[in-house]
Order: sequence, then C-alpha cells, then structure tokens
Amino acid sequence: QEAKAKGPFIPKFEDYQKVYDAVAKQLEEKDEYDDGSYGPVLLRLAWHASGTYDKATGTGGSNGATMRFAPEGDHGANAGLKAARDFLEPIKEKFPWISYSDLWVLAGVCAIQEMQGPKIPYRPGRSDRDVSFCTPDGRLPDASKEQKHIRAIFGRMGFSDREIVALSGAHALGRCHTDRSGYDGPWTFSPTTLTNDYYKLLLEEKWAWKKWNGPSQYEDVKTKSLMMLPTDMALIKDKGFRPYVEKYAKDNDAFFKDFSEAVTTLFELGVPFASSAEDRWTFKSSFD
Ligand code: DDH
Repeated sequence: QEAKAKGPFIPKFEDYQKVYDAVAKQLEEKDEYDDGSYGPVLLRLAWHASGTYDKATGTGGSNGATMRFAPEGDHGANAGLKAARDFLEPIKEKFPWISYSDLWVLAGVCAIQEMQGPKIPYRPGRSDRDVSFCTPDGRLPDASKEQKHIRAIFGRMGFSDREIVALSGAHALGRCHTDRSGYDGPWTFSPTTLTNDYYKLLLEEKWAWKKWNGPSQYEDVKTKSLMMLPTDMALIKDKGFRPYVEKYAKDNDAFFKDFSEAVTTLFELGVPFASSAEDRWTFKSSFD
C-alpha cells in the first residue's frame, strides 16, 4: 500500500461532536458529585471564562483559558471551579487537538443541552494563551450587591437588561457551597434540569433573610431549603428587570430562546473567529 502524505489534522464538526459525546458520557458516568451531576459546575466554568470580557479594551473572554493559571484561578469568584477543570482533563487527554478554551465552552454547551436546556449553537476558534493574559480580579459579579452593580458588570460585557435576566436563569441549576462562595443551597428543587423555575420561584415564593452566621442571603419561608442571592432578588426589585422575570416565569419557550441567544453571545465574547456566525454548529444531544 502506498503511504499517503498526511497533512495537518483539521478537525471537523464530526470531531467536535465526538468531544461532545465524550463529555456527555462522562457526565452520565460520574454521577456521584453534588446533586448527581457535574453539569452545573461545568456551565459555571464556561461562564466565568467568558464573563471576564471587557468590551472597552477587548480583553478577557473565553479565548485563552487563562483561569488555568494563578492569579485568575485563585480569584474568589473562581473558587471550586477546579472541580470542573479536573473533570475535563481526561477529555483533553483523549482529544489533545482541542484547545482548553474551546473545550471549556464546548463542555458548557454540552452541560446545558444534557440538562435538558435549549440547543446552544457553537463554533470553535479559541486558542490558549499564557499567564500574561490573566484578567484582573473583580470582573465577575459580586452576589452581595444589587442592580447598579449587575448593570455595570454585564454592561461592560455589552449585555442589555433582557439578556441579563435571561442569563440569570442559569441559577435554575446547581447550588452554592459554603466552602466556595460562602453561600449555601440550591435555587430550585431540580438543580440538574434547566427550567424556568428560577423565575417562578422568585415571584411565587415568599423570601426572607436567612438567619445564620454566613453571608446575607434569602431563604424561602415555606421550606427553608431554597436560596436566593441579593443579586437574584434585585431582578424582581428593579423596574427594568422585573418584566422579563415575569415573562420568563410564564413562558418557558421564550426563556429558552432568549437564554440560548444570550449564552451564545456570552460564550463568544472577545474571540477572534476566522469563521462567520452562519458557520455555527448544533450538537446532537445524547437523548436526541
Ligand atoms: Fe452564578 N453563582 N452568578 N451564574 N452560577 C453561583 C453558582 C452558579 C452569581 C453568583 C453565583 C450567573 C450569574 C451570577 C451559575 C451560572 C451562572 C454561586 C455559588 C454564586 C455565588 C458558587 C458556589 O458556592 O459554588 C452572580 C452574583 C451572578 C449575577 O448575575 C449577578 C450566570 C450569568 C450564569 C450562567 O451560567 C450564564 C451556575 C450554573 C452555578 C452553580 C454552580 C455549581 O457548582 O452548582
């Protein structure tokens, strides 16, 4: 047989779908974490990688995966995200051609879809960068603050009120950990399935300050098993945010549509793509 000259490996959609499938399979297998899934913490990793973006200087964002390094990995907001990065290490070993920065975002997309959320269109093109690209501390939101802070942080990334409220629906997933943020508990009763329950609970439950020694947070009066952060509660206190909370509480399809669009934007902030937006792919979920 004639040996064919091998060009450089240029991964195609099928190759990225294989990475998706491997993440989905590992999510299914490693089910002895938190509420039974690494899904929420994988999403948080992709969000914290992306949410450092500053539109004024073009710095930060998911390009670079600089959270691998101190000081960024040690920023208070990133406490606990090592669990997500370590989870992805065997995937990176199996598919060494993918950059960490493309992998983290792909894993966030996979987490959303596997937790029964909407499809999140994806395109690769992020490259890993060195420690000198680490962003300064303080670019991610501080949960103890209110609407002024939320608008300043998300405005710096370029987001509108509607997009802020849509993105916040991610808090249907996962929980707070006292050894990470200091806060405690989940936002919903189904923290590994994406639904519009976050908005429903915000509006329908009675919330009161939790009496404890930890940081100020709300608990639901009825069961005392759910929580809201001061920043979550700001979404129903603020006149600009509240109409969107009401809309998404009533209409899960509207939430899924706006969430998918805003997350797609978030995950692409600051990435110098060679491809165009029409070239985005949609991954098949494990249950499709
Ligand atoms: Fe969040 N988030 N987040 N969040 N977030 C926490 C957990 C999770 C804020 C603070 C916290 C978004 C917005 C905000 C997820 C996704 C997203 C925790 C608890 C805090 C604190 C961490 C811990 O103790 O482990 C604040 C403040 C904001 C804000 O908007 C003002 C957004 C936009 C997203 C997104 O994904 C688009 C997820 C998922 C979790 C659950 C993580 C886990 O381990 O479980």
